[in-house]
Amino acid sequence: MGWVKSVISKSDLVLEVLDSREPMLTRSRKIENMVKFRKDLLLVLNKADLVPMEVLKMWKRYFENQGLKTVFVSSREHQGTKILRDSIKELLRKNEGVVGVIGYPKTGKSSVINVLKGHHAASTSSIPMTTGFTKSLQLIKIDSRIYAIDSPGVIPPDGDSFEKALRGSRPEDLEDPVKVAIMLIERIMKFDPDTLSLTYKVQFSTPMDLLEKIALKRGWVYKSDREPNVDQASVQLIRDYHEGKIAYYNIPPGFENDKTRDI
Ligand SMILES: Nc1nc2c(ncn2[C@@H]2O[C@H](COP(=O)(O)OP(=O)(O)O)[C@@H](O)[C@H]2O)c(=O)[nH]1
Ligand SMILES: [Mg+2]
Repeated sequence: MGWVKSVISKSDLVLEVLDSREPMLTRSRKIENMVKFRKDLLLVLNKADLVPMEVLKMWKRYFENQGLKTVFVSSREHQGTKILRDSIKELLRKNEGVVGVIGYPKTGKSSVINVLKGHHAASTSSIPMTTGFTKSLQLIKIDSRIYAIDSPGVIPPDGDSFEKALRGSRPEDLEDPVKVAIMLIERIMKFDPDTLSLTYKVQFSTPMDLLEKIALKRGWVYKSDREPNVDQASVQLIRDYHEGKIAYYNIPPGFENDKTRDI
């Protein structure tokens, strides 16, 4: 995590990019504690296109109740980028500075930088890292005098295998992708019972049944017994999740009774 410290020390403001579907699981308290003053931290709930507006607002309230400034954006749909830009300027307190972008893998750090880049696409420069690093940090121009640091690494996914998967660990590196995929399916269905049948265009009864149907639909079978290859289906499902193809949401703690009827 040495490079994270380096990015933070070079930044006037740190954006922590979270997945709007799993804000709690994709935030890193370790990183937040490294950013000493909370005014210098902005939580960016990315992939907001996958979550209902009412739920996004709950999450914003939840974090802001804890004193954490929060915006939600969809870098895919280019939504919320004006608010993000304005919040960056407000927190920098002037129209210049360096913005470090950090987060677990697959939360959308590069995508967020891309939308901020806009027409400044060609301008980059670099600053040397602290001793011990051979690479320098790339500075990407996002406004006339504001630069973003595209981190040379990411926060390594930690926790148990399920948490690691949701924190962007490569699904093909998982020891038991089927176990993780089943847990993910169960979690998704708790709030959004229909989203998976809509995504995969199949009807299913159990998580294993869904994995078998995904495998059969793509013609994936084990060579040994021609049974549906649920390992491959599980890796695919986790990859689809990372790539923002599965819409679902979580309700922040304490907001369960807030759930409005139109979600
Ligand atoms: N649905 C959706 N998917 C997104 C969004 N932003 C990024 N993604 C997808 O999430 C995956 C990871 O994005 P990337 O920017 O590479 O994440 P990074 O690893 O944090 O730099 C990619 O497949 C993106 O297409 C978003 O706002 N909405
Ligand atoms: Mg990236």
